[in-house]
Amino acid sequence: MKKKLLVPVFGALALAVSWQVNVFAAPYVRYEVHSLQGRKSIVSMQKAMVKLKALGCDKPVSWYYQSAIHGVPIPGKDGNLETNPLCPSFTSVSKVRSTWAKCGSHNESGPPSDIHFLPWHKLYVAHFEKIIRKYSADPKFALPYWDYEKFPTLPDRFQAGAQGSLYEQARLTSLNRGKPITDNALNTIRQDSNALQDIVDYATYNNQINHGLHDFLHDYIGGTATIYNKVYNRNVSAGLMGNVPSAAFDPIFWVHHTNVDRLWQQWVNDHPGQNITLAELNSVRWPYRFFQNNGAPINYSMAQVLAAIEAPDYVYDNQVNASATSAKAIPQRLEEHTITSIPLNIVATGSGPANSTLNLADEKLLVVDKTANERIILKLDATYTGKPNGRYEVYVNLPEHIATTSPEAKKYYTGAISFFVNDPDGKGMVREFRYDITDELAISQQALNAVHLTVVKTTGLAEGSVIIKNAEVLYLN
Ligand SMILES: [Cu+2]
Repeated sequence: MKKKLLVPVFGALALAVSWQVNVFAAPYVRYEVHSLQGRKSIVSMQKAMVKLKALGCDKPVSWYYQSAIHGVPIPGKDGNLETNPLCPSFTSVSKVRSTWAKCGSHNESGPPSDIHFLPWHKLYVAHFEKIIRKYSADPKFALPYWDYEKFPTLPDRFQAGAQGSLYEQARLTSLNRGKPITDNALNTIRQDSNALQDIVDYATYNNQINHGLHDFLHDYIGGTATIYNKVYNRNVSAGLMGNVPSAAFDPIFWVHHTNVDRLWQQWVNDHPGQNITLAELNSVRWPYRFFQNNGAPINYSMAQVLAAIEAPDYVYDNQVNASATSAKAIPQRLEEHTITSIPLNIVATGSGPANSTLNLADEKLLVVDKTANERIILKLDATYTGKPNGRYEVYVNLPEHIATTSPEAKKYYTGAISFFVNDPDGKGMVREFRYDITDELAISQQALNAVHLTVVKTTGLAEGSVIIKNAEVLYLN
């Protein structure tokens, strides 16, 4: 009640500084899944999921349909079977619904929709949350989030012991048995969280939270074992979460994505004025088609997407704090200025680090001035061979005597490359990866005429490699 009364008081201020609106206007709270309230919301989620799973696959609010909006294995493609016990009418490519397989950023065709990764998933998850709220008959329901860094065990109602509607057998077995995320994997998660802290522009943040932390957790939860995947109705390598077409069928998907959304919201609060713009949303046309909890379709224009992400109807339990309410001056938006573009041919396989040096022309010395409001960004264009699987780490100016596995290498780590993509025809695709390399370059404390890159494969199946074809270095100021 108290929160509601504050709305008119802050109304005028909120108009001027729109990111303050959500703190006061949002009626729902997303809690960490292991907390008391988080556990209560999981009980509601479990109840609703039983009903949604019983609805077949034709109703837009059903579990199958909602999951398929993200991605779905196409019968007859990539060795997929044409029998489908979960959706008997879905037997061929001609039966794909127009709203299915629309996950913004993992698509195989059309222009790269990477810029839509965070907003598309935000609205997708928010619409699913309203469906769960209705079907759980819990009027206060909000999806919880899984903060794996602080609480590295799978929430118990998702585990094998529960055997309820949130359990999925096709996951990493140790997680399903209640064992925590391994120390190695936790180190990777922390390494990526740290790398995200330095980023000040949306395009780089969106790119790295996607291809670093987000993809890593998908692959980790999915595991690397070849296992029966009920969505494909056959054995595939990795569980539901490890393959784009089956990822959203595992209920853990939702609490993973609320955590990604929570991290983004924190970044937005910490970087006023730097969030995605209408121009960026319009730069690649991507459909935002979801369903209301009564099954009615809802289509968003890009302006409506922007309005929705600026004023969600929920807050996170740890974000109703002073930092979001103090009237910070909004800094100018940073602009990109390309310094150089260099063709490359770095091939990273499973057999050790690959290296390359980007030599800059003398007149293009890189000057790192950490006191100026200026960042240096590296863009890499990369593609893959074999299965688009696994994680590759990128290090900048790593001294030769330091191994990538050594703790000393951490401060030279700038970000990841991964291809968590839907590529049933095995076409391969070129993707852009962006890194803020300011801090890594600043270690050498001098003007630089070269940038040394080290790329190493750290997880994934033995098959497959990544090829970096081009690098671009730019100033952001
Ligand atoms: Cu996705």
